[in-house]
Amino acid sequence: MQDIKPLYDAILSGDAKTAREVTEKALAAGVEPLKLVHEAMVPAMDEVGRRFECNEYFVPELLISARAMKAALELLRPLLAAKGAQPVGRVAIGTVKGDLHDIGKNLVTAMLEGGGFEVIDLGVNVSAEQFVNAVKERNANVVAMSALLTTTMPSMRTTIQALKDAGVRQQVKVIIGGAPITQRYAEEIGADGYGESAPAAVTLAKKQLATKN
Ligand code: B1M
Repeated sequence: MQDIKPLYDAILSGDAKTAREVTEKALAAGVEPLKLVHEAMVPAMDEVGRRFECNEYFVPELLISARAMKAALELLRPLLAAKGAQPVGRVAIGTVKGDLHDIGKNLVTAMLEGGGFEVIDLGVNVSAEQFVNAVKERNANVVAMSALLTTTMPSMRTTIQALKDAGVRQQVKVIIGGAPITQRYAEEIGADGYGESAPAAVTLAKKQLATKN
């Protein structure tokens, strides 16, 4: 019986090389990819999130754990797709127009992937039109926007209006986050929710989809 705890430990300690090696060994030994995701990777990222929430981990630890998780996930993604595993949801994520900060957005992306979401990463400086297209053409059911500048926050409102104008607002959940964003701002612009951190974004996206279904 292949022990998968080393994968959990490697992600928790942010050791991408070991995470990859352990995953390769487990797959070679016939361990199911979904078992690795549900019993090692997701619990490890949950624990990273818990440690972050109670100030035991800080941004650098989040980043290296997310990188280790992604290293393992890269090996599993084609196998999961081949097995027809249903993603929890499909998220179109981006840093809004005019804003080039992507560290937080990348962290949210990695955490969403670890949480079982299919993520369409639109990158930085993403226009309202690009978000609308991701919903219309790629069937995203969550739009996730990140902003780090007070001057780019209004792009979130513009995007929500563009989703309404395109007639697709009702078919998506809109979640927002980033250092200057607040719950109050989310309510003011008509977003469905605000995530304070990357782990919170995953919980929020799952909660929002549960209320939709
Ligand atoms: Co910029 N920058 N920056 N910067 N930068 C800030 C944001 C700033 C607060 C610094 C400061 O003055 N103290 C300030 C903004 C002030 C304001 O708007 N009021 C600022 C400025 C002014 C600028 C420039 C205008 C500087 C200039 O050129 N004069 C310029 C703008 C460029 C542009 O975007 N158009 C600029 C440029 C840059 C760099 C390119 C040098 C670099 C970005 C590199 C990169 O991202 N690839 C940079 C950096 C690194 C920062 C700081 C220092 C750090 C940001 C960061 O990565 N934090 C930042 C100061 C600070 O925040 N202390 C600053 C770590 C990251 C993990 O946190 O992104 O908050 P964060 O993400 C968190 C949460 O917010 C949340 O989860 C993450 C993890 O928990 N989250 C979400 C984020 N998105 C989410 C989405 C969700 C849910 C949660 O749901 C969808």
